Amino acid sequence: MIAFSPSPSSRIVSFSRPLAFSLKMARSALDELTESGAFNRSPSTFRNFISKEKTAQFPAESGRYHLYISYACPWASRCLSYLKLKGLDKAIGFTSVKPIWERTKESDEHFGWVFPVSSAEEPGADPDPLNSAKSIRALYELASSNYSGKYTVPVLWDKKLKTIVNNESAEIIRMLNTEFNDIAENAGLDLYPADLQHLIDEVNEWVYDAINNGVYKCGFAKKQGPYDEAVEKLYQALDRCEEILSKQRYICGNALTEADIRLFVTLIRFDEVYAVHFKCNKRLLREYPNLFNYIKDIYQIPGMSATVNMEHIKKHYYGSHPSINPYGIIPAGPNIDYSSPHDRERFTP
Ligand SMILES: N[C@@H](CCC(=O)N[C@@H](CS)C(=O)NCC(=O)O)C(=O)O
Repeated sequence: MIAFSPSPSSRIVSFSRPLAFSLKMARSALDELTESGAFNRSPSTFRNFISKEKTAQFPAESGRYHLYISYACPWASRCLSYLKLKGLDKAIGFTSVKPIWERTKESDEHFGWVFPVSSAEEPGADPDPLNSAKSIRALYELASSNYSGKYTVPVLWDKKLKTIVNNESAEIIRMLNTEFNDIAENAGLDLYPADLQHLIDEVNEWVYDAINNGVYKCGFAKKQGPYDEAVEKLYQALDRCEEILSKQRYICGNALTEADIRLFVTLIRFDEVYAVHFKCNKRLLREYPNLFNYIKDIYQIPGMSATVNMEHIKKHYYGSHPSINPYGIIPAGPNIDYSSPHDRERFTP
């Protein structure tokens, strides 16, 4: 059976229009605020697993699945990183949407991810090659007629059953790590090895809360209190990373793991976007010697730089949240060169 659980925080919004009516309203991250003005991310809803077992409902097969991403999105970029690192980008195709949210339908006010009409429209973004969908929303509507959550990327799509397998990056990367090893070009790379799983889970937990999601909590806070709390937690966690990375090459030791990829996708966006757009400006990452060199180190792993499209990243954040940046102006700097030399090899045995 295909697992689908409606988002607990979906809701009905009423509009006062000439003919008053109620409409099941499409939602976005900008709606996810509590009474206290704090940002509260709702859980993903398609939670099926691809399995290496041939008889599974979603068996790992070359050419069967497609990953819809936005280059702008850190969560989607985790998954794209795995396609590159595991050597799965031939077995699993991927398509990026355009970076700036647009109206997804004439009939309501929802803004979200849309595909370009042609590949020439926005370098890096392509039309949907499978369903000719106009938007990510349209894919969710193809997969489920009663979906009422957010229309998020990443979306792992099954071409055979024409549905969404999973839209939670934390789970997608686990499948990509283990289930496709019969077809992965780099099957030997295990980013979640048994002996480190406990430590990786522990690091993921505080990194997610204070850093990955923490920057959003800073940026989307609508009151001073929740912002102050989020920013304090964020910088405590960054200091903790700096301290760990002063003693070892990666966040869980001297081998690259899942925890590094999950941390990297936020760090690479930090000075270019979060510092300004999400008001994470207490200290810039290029002022932390270990963190800054660590970002360059991960960026320079073969395949990783292809997952970072800074043009899309900047266009998206500065252009898609009018409540934070009403005129959509994209700041000019700082244009950091992450391909410049780093000092992390000092930890190599
Ligand atoms: N839990 C999801 C979160 C994905 C997510 O929040 N994606 C954002 C882009 S960075 C999105 O698509 N937002 C659409 C919206 O808020 O309407 C995951 O990690 O896969």
